[in-house]
Amino acid sequence: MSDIDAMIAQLESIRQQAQQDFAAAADSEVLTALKVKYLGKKGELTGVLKGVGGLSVEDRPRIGQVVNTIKAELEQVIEARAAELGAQADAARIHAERIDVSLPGRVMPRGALHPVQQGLDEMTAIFDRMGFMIAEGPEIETEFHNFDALNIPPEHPARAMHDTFFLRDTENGEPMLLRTHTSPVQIRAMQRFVGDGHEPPLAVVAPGRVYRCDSDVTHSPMFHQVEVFKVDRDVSMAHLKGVLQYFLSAYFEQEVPIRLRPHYFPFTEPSAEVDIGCVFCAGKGCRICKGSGWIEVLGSGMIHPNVLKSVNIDTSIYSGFAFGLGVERLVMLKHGIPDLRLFFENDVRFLRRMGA
Ligand code: 2NM
Repeated sequence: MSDIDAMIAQLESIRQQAQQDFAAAADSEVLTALKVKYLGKKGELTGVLKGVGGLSVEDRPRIGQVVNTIKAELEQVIEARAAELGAQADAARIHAERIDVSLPGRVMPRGALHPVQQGLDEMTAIFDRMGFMIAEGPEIETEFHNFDALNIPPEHPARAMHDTFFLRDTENGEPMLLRTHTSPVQIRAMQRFVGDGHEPPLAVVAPGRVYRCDSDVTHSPMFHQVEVFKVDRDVSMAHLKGVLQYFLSAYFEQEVPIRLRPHYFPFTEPSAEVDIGCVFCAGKGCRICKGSGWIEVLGSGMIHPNVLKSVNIDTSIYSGFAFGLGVERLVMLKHGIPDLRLFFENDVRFLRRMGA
């Protein structure tokens, strides 16, 4: 056999081997390596051309032609195999990433406001609808805003250490405390209103957290209050009673009878405690109302002239009513919650059952 026939035979065997190898390449990395092995600069086909020097001048172009033909053919084979492997890889990835759209969805538990916050919002909304401005203020207060301005004298028992959380080491040495009611918010609202040069009417609802050094089965050291006042010309107990009647029936979502009993608060004169007809026995008398048919729900009265004077409201022209209530207590009455501690234990079974 001539040299050229031997070379052509060799090229043919390389071609066949390459075809087999390309077809067997399991992935594109292997295929790339095989391409280098057969078609690369130092590859097998090029290697055969090294022997071309021993051929006659006429035979040399023939070998070149055969090599080029094989090269072109193998390049096509590689391209086809690459496309095949690419399609396989895509199919495998799509299979791996498949989702069963018929499976039930993962249900995200819906969050809810704490029942006390719900109550606070409901109560505030009722006064908002009646035209009261919503006011908030700091939980850390001065003795002036929490006590003096409210006509609570220095020797009043509410000032004693056992009721009030006092703060040590305040910035400017002024005694500070955790507010024991939201009345200081009312004082600040009146101060700002007067300071801005306005004249009454002024009607404000102040919802928020308050603190008292008091903790037992029915008392938490942190609880929530809503306090309300209105100042204008000729404001009377009749306005107080009307607003209370409307508010309590709106909050309990039923016509509830109310009654006012004389009481004493330093910041109101006259003062009254307010009862509602027992919502559990409809006034017949039960364990909850201790047989009386009435349940105490809040404290109220006509704002003491000393309070109005402390914020520079002219008491010869203006008067006002005010009242304050404990949010936890009203929420318990509305929903028949038996124990105050349920609000603070944060047992999700309770919170979920109360969820809004
Ligand atoms: C109560 C009872 C009676 C009250 C008074 C005021 C203010 F600041 F206007 F004078 N705010 N809230 C008040 C009156 C609060 O809570 C049992």
